[in-house]
Amino acid sequence: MINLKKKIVLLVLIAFFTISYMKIPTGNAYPGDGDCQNYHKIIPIDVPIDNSANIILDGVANEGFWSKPENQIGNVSIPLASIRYNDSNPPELLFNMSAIFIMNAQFLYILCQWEDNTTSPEDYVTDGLLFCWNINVINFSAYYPFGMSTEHMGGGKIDSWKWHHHTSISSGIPSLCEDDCFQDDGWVNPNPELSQINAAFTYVTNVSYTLEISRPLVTSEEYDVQFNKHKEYLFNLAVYDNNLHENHAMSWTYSLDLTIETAPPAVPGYLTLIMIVITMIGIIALLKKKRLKIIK
Ligand SMILES: [Ca+2]
Ligand SMILES: [Ca+2]
Ligand SMILES: [Ca+2]
Repeated sequence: MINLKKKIVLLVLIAFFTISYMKIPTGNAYPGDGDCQNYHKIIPIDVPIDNSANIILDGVANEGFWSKPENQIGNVSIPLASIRYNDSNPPELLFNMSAIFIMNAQFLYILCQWEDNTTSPEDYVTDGLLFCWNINVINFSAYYPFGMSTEHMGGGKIDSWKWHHHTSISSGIPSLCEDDCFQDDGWVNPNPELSQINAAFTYVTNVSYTLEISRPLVTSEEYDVQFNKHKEYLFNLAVYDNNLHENHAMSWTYSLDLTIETAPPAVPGYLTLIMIVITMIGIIALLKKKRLKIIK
């Protein structure tokens, strides 16, 4: 017969592991390693989920969630280089952008900060930032030798978000970004999309931009990337300096890594209570049995 002590230890262990197991996150993460022209590793960015994050869209990064230590896994320095198609020289590194990506239950928030030494208002209205998000391109890359089209990548759609320092938009005031899409044969045109990408900026003249972006994780547009799957979301971005067209700085391909499962909901309090009560009843029953045996 298993002695009483062993039974008690066994019961407690069963209860403990049952409760513990239900709280263990079952996540995994893996480094992305895509083709990116076969010589550059795709860099994954883990995105913290902070359901207390609530943005004040004003181009000022003073909300607490931007600087929380546990959210810094979403913080990344993105090198941007000059693009040199039809040029055998390697791209020249121009500057690093500081970016941080954070999600709550409904929105993806992005904070971008980069140097720009423009002083003239005529010039800074042609400063801008463009995100290209893979929707379903087969060989997504940062290589756009034929303009904005995807045929050379095997076809598919790319979601495009463009912000620029427009004269009608004031510093600190939220406005909608241009929300587009391009595919095998170029831009979707006419574009039926209603933008849900909000952004607000501040610019310290001759120094740097700070741009806050907010987008719902999910939209109803087929021309938008949807952040509702546990997968890697490939993107690249471009920064325009005094020129909204060909001359811009470009990043390599990155991926927002949403492959980490969120922790399952914690065991409800009443279930924990039931487990404790069952364990206690078991212990009491065993003690009674033992006592009866002693009396006998
Ligand atoms: Ca803000
Ligand atoms: Ca779009
Ligand atoms: Ca500029």
